[in-house]
Amino acid sequence: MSNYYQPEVETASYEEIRALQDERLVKQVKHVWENVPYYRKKMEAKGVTPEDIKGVDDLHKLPFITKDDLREAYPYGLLGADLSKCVRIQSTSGTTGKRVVAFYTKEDVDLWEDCCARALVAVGATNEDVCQVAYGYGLFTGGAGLHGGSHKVGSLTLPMSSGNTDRQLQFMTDLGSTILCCTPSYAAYLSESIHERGLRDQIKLKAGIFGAEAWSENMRRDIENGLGIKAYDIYGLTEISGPGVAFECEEQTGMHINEDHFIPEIINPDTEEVLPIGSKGELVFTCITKEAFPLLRYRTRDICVLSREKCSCGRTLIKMSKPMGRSDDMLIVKGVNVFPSQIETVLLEQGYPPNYQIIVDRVNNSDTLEVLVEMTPELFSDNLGDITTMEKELVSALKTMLGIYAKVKLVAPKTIARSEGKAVRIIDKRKI
Ligand code: DLL
Repeated sequence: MSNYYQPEVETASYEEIRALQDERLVKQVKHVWENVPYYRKKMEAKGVTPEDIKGVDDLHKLPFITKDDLREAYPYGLLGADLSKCVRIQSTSGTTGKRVVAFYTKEDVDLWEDCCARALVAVGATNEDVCQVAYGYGLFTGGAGLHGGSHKVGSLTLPMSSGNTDRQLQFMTDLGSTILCCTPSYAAYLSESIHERGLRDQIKLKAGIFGAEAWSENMRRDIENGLGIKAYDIYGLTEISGPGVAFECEEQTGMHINEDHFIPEIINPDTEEVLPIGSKGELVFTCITKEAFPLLRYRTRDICVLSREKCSCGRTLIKMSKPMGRSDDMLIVKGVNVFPSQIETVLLEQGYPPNYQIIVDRVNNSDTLEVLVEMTPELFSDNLGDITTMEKELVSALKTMLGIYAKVKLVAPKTIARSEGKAVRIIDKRKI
């Protein structure tokens, strides 16, 4: 009944973590300089050599890596290890442009799985648990990462992958799954399906690890109530390894970053200036232990805030807030910044389910914003005569949140397609 992975580093003092980061960063910069000509050229262009980097204080001297660099260097240009040492690739979905392919040596896979094991331990997983992994398996990192972490913890691992909801529910009830790993939108869908089928009494879930997309606190509450569990957030990205870069503990006030592997910074996305801890800005990561895909100062595009406030769980690892949306997910409508998460917050606060779609278009040279919102069966049957009033109320609440007018259309239950992975919320017709 012992937790598998709870190394000292999670509760080490700031000075201890900093010393570890200094040492690893110096080694990593040398590794990259010697093995990644693409990045070496970027360093040379900035007049920086490995000798200039003596520790974390010198991090700002290094050049950034952006998604454009990854595309330019695709597929092998940022490889930091001999191909014969690489044992795995994972990849992003590549919906906007070329796919990003990340490489792993055996050691890289091992450390990634350790990070996921930490996340599982933080939600209470032990070798007594049955862990249902309903993230997609394959090129997406969700399935592979949590699967490996669950093995390390010693939980019985159900490699379900995403989709096939009937089978998910059958295994969940027959095998008594206690931990569920999937995207929050799929968790909401599973919860909805459990209630429809009257299975609520037959599930034994106690915790869920949900990430890979933005989700609001209200959505967390809905999932927790629907499934009778505690719902934890987990963050990561393919470029930096996958899930487990950061994870939530029982305090649920942000995610602890595994900073013995990934050094975070917050920058102003426009000026690239490094901002002090506590400021809101773009999250940047430097990988200090990865060998095959050792990205330094990678700009994630995720907007968040870092915090070193003491955590009641005892972990000292720095925390990141929930990403408030990606800077490239942010819509600019009539010159105003609109994050889908703001719209979701309004809908859930007003008692609507998290099934919605945002449609942006341009008519007569002016942007239009429309939100399709699905009603619950109860709202639908109880308020048929009142739809216009309900729509008006939502228009007003959205105006208060966003500062601009959004047309609202309430639609019947089950009209908006459900997601088994990351939900597709935005249709921007201006780009079509
Ligand atoms: O989504 C890795 C992952 C898998 C994380 C399973 C958590 C659980 P990518 O497909 O490369 O990797 O997408 C990475 O997803 O830059 C964020 O914008 C977003 N994202 C990931 N986790 C969260 C989260 C995986 N907890 C991109 N909250 C990231 C909000 C998240 N956004």
